[in-house]
Amino acid sequence: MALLSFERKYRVRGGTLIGGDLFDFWVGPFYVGFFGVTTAFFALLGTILIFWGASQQGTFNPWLINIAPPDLSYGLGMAPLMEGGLWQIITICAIGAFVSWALREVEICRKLGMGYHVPFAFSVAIFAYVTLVVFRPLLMGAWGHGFPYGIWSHLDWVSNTGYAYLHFHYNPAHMIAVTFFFTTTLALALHGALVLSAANPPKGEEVKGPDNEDTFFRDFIGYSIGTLGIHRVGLLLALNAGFWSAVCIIISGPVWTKGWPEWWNWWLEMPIWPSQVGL
Ligand code: UQ2
Repeated sequence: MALLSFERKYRVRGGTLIGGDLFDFWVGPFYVGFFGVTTAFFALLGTILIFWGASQQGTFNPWLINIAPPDLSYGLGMAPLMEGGLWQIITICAIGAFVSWALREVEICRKLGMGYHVPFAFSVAIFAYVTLVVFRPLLMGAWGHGFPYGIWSHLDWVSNTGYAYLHFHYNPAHMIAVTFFFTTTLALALHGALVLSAANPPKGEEVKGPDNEDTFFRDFIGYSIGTLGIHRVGLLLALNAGFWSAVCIIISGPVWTKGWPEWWNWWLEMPIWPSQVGL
């Protein structure tokens, strides 16, 4: 079905989670819904607060704008606006906007009778963000453990947090996360290259299909995962990258407070070594 006639067919009432028919309409190509309204509200308020904070600090240099969380001494309480309170409100706006965006995806999935794979995938990204700015600060007893909102300042936060554990690359969950990030790029490069090689030939040559794609990989490595399968591993790899990122930071502090290199002492302390059993 052509795009325009398909859209006419699916643009019907229903599938909303909240609000009934009230916000069940489109603005141009965009579905609105209750969560379109809440997304716009939170995103706009959060953005305005960032620019207002910047105006109070006297810099609009996009690299240097910095909305910092409260000092650790405020613990889990509210802080004055210009001393981290702004960060706290902006964090609420960000979570409100991200969750609204995910629920708007859910409503569109319901209208179309599709699976919830896209909102589920986005939820893993939201989970990783909320782990950084809510779960870990809660477990460590201060909002000041959240990361600052600024291009330069968040890099400093990542660097400082890494050094606080001496060498973050020794964090085993970090190793797993990095491996998933790299494998995700490998899978997407293979997939993008394979599809283009078959489906986008030079002018005058015929388009090839899945048989050619399958055969390339069977000839090459004796195995083709298939056209549906590559998207399954792709999603699995990408979701694991986000998930293990959340794990690697939530265990840094709340579970492990020493340097990460020291974590590996469990290997040296195993009773299989003569020195460990008094020999
Ligand atoms: C494939 C296939 C595709 C693909 C790709 C493969 C026809 C169009 C890329 C090959 C992928 C394999 C063998 C698995 C790679 C696994 C990891 C963990 C990187 O077979 O089917 O469909 O795009």
